[in-house]
Amino acid sequence: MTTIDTVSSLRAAFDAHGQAHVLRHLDALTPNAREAFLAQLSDVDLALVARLAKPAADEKHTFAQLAPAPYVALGGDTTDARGAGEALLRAGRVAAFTVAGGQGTRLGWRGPKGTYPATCVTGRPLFRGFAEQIAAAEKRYGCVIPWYIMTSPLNDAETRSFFRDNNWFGRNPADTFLFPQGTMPSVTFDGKLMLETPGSLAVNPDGHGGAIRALHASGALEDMRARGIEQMSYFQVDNPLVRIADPVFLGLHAGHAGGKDARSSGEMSSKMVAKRDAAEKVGVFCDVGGKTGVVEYSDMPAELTTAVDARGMLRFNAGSIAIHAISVAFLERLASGGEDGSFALPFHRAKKKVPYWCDAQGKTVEPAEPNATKFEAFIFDALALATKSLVMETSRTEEFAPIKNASGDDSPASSHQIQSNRHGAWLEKFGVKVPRRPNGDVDAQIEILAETALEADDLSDTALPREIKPGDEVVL
Ligand code: UD2
Repeated sequence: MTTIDTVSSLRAAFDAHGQAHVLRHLDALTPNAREAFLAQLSDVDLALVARLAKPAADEKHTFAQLAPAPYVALGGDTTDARGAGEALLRAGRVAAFTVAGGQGTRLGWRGPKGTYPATCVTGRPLFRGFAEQIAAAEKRYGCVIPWYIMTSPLNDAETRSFFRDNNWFGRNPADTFLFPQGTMPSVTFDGKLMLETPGSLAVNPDGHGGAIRALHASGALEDMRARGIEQMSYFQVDNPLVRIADPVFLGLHAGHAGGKDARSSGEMSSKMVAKRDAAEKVGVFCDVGGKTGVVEYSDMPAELTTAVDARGMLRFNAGSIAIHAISVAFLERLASGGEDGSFALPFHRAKKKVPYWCDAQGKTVEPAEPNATKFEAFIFDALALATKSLVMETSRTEEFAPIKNASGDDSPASSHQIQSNRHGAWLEKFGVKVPRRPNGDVDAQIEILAETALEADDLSDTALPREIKPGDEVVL
């Protein structure tokens, strides 16, 4: 039970920060609701909120110092890197890590994004596709790849039920570790905390950068250490084509042929694709004062986003597909730097529509326009804290088909097309006739399951059709 003393000290603290208005319904709450609300209030770092709500006048990005980041281009010899990555996988040193705590508001799917039916023929949910890919890699390398999944308090219970209802997709539940990230309160444009209901604050997940704190607080980092995991394959829940256990990337990142790759510290590396066009909503790898970092698309000034070089190519073309290899040692270092509550990563501000409790209407109101500032930390800000950081180019068709919007770019329809394009190209490699439209897109729906092939060359021993006809739906 919360004591009267606790309540009065909370009141005093909120009052001192000009936030006492959020306690106005406290006395009308049921005892349980009151307890839960007081627990939520005690978790709020009022000083941090006050600091974030009022950006310092000199807090500006110094874009003049930006240059395109160097990267390892496609097409080089990857034999040594592959060997090193495979050795890491075989030794059971690699874990998978999915960030799945986002709210997925743009897609309009009622449920955690990972439950979305994503594949082009069988409609496999994202989580199932990842589980099958991990299982296929475990079989290939004779290892266990523990899978860590970051949820948020808003979708944790639903995500857990989904795994339970699907019998953990055949995985050993002991090797599948779900944990919620933290939240941050949203504030009005004049820095006031907001109620979502009379007994709860309006909060949002604290960004995928919250992973550092959550990996630490949940015991996931400790679990990795106990299992002898050295590297973590980080990916977002929205990309069904991510290659979770990519030996070439892991090998380049962690060092190969007996020695470290001079371009990598083995701490944090990233994958990029050439941007589709200037307007594509991806972060861009930049050299920021001698360090590789990502500048988020919304922060990049238009003149830099659209700048072209002498060949007419986008100058800043290294689009982040939010795939990283991160070492456990680096995560531990970051997690130990969390004195100020940010775990070493800064918070970014975004103006968003945040539902709020309206006393006059006696209900939660969905605003039509942005009404609040949300604070989120981004994992890619950790790049600046790595000693050195490698960026590897990959093919968009091979690895990037995100599902973010209900229609248009980065939608289920565009993802299905890219999935079919990838699998069509794999089949063509083995002489299968695949129908293509004048723009080069495959004119059929082709899904190749992870157990059949993790990459094109795995099809060499598979019985393949001779020809696929326009409009066919094929599952292999
Ligand atoms: C992200 C990147 C962008 C680009 C693009 C590639 C950010 C801020 N931007 O854009 O630079 O690389 O992806 O696809 O990441 N998530 C959490 N917790 C949170 C917030 C997000 O787990 O508090 C997860 C979310 O579930 C998803 C991922 O992070 O898996 C991306 O989140 P997003 O949809 O906010 O980022 P997006 O698509 O604008």
